[in-house]
Amino acid sequence: MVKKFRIGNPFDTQAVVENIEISDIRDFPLELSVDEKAVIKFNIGEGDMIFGLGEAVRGINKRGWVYESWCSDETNHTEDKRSLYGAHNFIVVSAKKKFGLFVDFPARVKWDLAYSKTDEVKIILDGENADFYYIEGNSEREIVRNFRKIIGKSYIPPFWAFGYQQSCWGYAKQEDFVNVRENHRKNNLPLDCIYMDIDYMERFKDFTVNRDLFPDFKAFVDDMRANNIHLIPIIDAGVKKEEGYDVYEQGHKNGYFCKNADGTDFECGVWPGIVGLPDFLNDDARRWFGSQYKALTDVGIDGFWNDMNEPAIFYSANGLNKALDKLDEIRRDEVDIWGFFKMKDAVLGIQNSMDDYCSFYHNVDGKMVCHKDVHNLYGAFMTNAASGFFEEKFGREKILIFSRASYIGAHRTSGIWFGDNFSWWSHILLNLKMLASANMCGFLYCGADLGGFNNNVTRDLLLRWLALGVFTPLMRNHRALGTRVQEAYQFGDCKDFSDVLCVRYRLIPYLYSTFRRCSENDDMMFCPLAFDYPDDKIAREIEDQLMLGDECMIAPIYEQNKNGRAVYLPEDMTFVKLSGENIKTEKLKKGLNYIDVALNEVPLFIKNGKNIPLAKPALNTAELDTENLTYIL
Ligand code: MIG
Repeated sequence: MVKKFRIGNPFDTQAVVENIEISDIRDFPLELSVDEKAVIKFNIGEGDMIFGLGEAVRGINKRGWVYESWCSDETNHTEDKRSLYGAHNFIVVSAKKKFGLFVDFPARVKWDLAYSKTDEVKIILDGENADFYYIEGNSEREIVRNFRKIIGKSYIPPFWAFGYQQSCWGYAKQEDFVNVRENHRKNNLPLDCIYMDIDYMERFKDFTVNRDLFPDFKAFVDDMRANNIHLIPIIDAGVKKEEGYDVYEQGHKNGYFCKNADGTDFECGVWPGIVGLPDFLNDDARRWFGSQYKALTDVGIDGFWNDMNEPAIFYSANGLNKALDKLDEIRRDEVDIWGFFKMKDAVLGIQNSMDDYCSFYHNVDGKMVCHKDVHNLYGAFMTNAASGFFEEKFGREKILIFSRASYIGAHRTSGIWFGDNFSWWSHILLNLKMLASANMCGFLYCGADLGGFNNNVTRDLLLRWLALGVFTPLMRNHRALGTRVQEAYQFGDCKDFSDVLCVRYRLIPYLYSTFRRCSENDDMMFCPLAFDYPDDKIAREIEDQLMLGDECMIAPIYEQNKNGRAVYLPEDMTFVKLSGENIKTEKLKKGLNYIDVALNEVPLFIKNGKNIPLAKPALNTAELDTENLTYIL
């Protein structure tokens, strides 16, 4: 069912766990040419569809655009983009002959999915050492399962990680966190986690806690835990260069940072100022970095999010100097309109530049490996550093961990979040689409910043987004520094918010068991309608509804000022509106239907013959009664 092919001498990405014999490359079923860059080509017919690629912009059907696997600190998730934070090199081709293809290759991969030529797929690797996996199956869903089987079971977080979570870049003082907790409680808004963004640290130094802000951090963590709140601190990839900072000094002394060609530490500027980038591809360095999390687990922290691990680089000394030289050069002439654009390019090009990614090295078993050749593994291996340590010390399912950058393989040990979206209605829909694609690639514990990270939220947008978030394993409201306040209690009367969040907790037993089952069976929790109704012309093209588990379908409202929407039912179903403890049901027929949904209602569709359990409402998962369940129907 899965055939493995190899060209050259590929880097061990650790993406695949099953031992598969390598087939003769001459039997590779697609056109392949190898000449510095490996290129795969195949034709697709009218109406054929392509799924996969995990975290990416645009549709569930990815045909018609060009994508690039290159983990990027990309804050604008707009349709012109080719790369986001993850590199998920798996596609499912839905044609007369259905197949899946996994390109196991840690450098840049360009996916021209019938973009340059409308009937041709062209996959271009930035190199000639790779493994290809050709996956067969009778259906798209089976192809996904066959693929997922070889990459290993998806990460399962602790149960409480299915609770509602509040985050904000800007919470700093102890009081900020207590306020969030109390305001939720006071307003009957359930909550399980509060996130600590970079401001909790001392000068943005990983594994430190600012003592002025948290005089007794352990007591603070304990107090939060006594109130059933988990504090989840952020860890950034870069380690601040500072004399006397033990993490930096150990890293530097032991050669655990990435190196310039001359063997000195590669240094660049991120939030802490100048940092060393831990060499996560080096086994010793990785283990060392993982063990640093102990500083926080020792005081009772049991969840983390790893950020800036593409790695994001604001600037390097080299990049900065080059740009400054360029500016000097421009200054020497009289600056005209072209000079102005040159100036702009010189400055904007400093951040996350290819020059930088080409200029530093990893030490892999004593061999110097240029970063650009393994770029897409950096975030995944950072997160493996942490999860390796957690598993060894605490066992599985004890610590929550998710990452911004990822590669397939990291799905076994962590979740992901979808990064810096905007408070835009279109990003609710993008959130929905990414769920399906991420699931295909093994990432089950995932979610977007609910309410939107950048830009200013509105009350209705947040409510509608939360009504989708009710179903996503990671249900976190997060926003950027300086944007409009976005906690569920910030919009006057909290009743509507409490109605929506209550539904999440009532559904947790169902969502959790579905999640576990999908992890165990290598299945998708969220699935495009095209997978389950391949012969239904309309269902195949639906981009704004998803199947959930084996029982349900979801169809959120994602446009402003809409009191309802059109929904396509691929079979007869019961339409359910959940709101607080209220349940309204209506039997609907296969075909197009129009549904009304108020801002405090969560729409859900249940297939005939299926049913969904509900728990009694609770204000956190610790108080959730998972034994005494009732049924919706
Ligand atoms: O350059 O830590 O995606 O969630 O709030 C921004 C601050 C760095 C990016 C993350 C975002 C987080 C923010 N970080």
